[in-house]
Amino acid sequence: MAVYLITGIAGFIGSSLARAVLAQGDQVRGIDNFSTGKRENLAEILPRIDFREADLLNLDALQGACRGVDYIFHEAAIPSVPKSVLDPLGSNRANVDGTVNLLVAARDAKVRRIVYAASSSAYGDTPTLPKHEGMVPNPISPYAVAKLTGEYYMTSFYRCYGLETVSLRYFNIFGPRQDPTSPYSGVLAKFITNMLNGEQPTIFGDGTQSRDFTYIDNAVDANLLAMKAPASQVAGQIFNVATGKRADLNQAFQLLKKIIGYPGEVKYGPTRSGDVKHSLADLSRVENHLGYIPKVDFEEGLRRTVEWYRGQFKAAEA
Ligand code: UD2
Repeated sequence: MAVYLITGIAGFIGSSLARAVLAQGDQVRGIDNFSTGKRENLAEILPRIDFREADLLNLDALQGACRGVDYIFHEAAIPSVPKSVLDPLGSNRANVDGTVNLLVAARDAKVRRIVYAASSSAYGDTPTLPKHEGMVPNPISPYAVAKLTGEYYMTSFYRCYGLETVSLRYFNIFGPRQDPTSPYSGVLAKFITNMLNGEQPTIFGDGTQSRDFTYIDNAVDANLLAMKAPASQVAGQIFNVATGKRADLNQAFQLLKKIIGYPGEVKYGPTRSGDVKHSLADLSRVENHLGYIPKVDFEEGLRRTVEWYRGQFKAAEA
């Protein structure tokens, strides 16, 4: 039985990975400082994991957390473009300093591999679509710069110390347990909960901006594959994790209107500073090196997500 450490385990992606690792019969240790994660996300699995409330800026806590660990999924982050525009120092501390601390602790504890939650925001507004990993990054927001810096540190720790690292550039992951309540929440979590509550969602800009929206199960698959792939195929490298298809926000709203049966319309507000216009992934590299193929498409992912939030609302009413 291998021991996995998941940082940001109380977050949307970390808590999904925890369930997947437990399901494959391995041992899970997790850390979170609850800055964006929630204890509820761990609910029924809490008794089965070794949970430690800790901040990535606390190197002593990380050294303790890495002791005896084989593999790390590094999901902890402050994941928001607009939040980073308001607070670039906070973004840098959590996303860069925190990542370097974890790498140092992982190196010293002789962890076998670390898979890092990188971001599609690294591509910024490069005009070419789809975006492939060989392109020169062009980050716009402080968040994008911080996430890209994390990738460089991953590769550096592989080159300098032989710590096996893999960076997965997530393209707008969505699904159950994504927090809809913060002004910085992902657009689909906000839209779905607005519409289920009979409230009107807001599109920032004209809604023609597009994203390669990726259902959580696809991201979980990619992480498990990245952890298992031979080092010669993945160590020190970067891969897109996406579906290879995109939808603009007007289309996403129309699809949700149909799935939810929402009678209202969307309203439009000012474009958000730091926003990328279009995002779409080329998947050939991740297919070739990891054998990753997205299994759940956008519409099916939306259906499952709506179903989950509906269940949450019913449980809250009961
Ligand atoms: C970026 C990354 C994504 C991930 C994420 C973490 C890109 C292309 N994607 O997502 O991979 O790292 O950051 O936070 O860089 N919007 C509205 N109404 C709302 C909320 C958002 O119209 O109520 C718009 C927003 O202006 C943007 C789009 O929806 O154009 C997506 O926004 P988001 O915050 O869900 O994700 P994004 O693309 O910043």
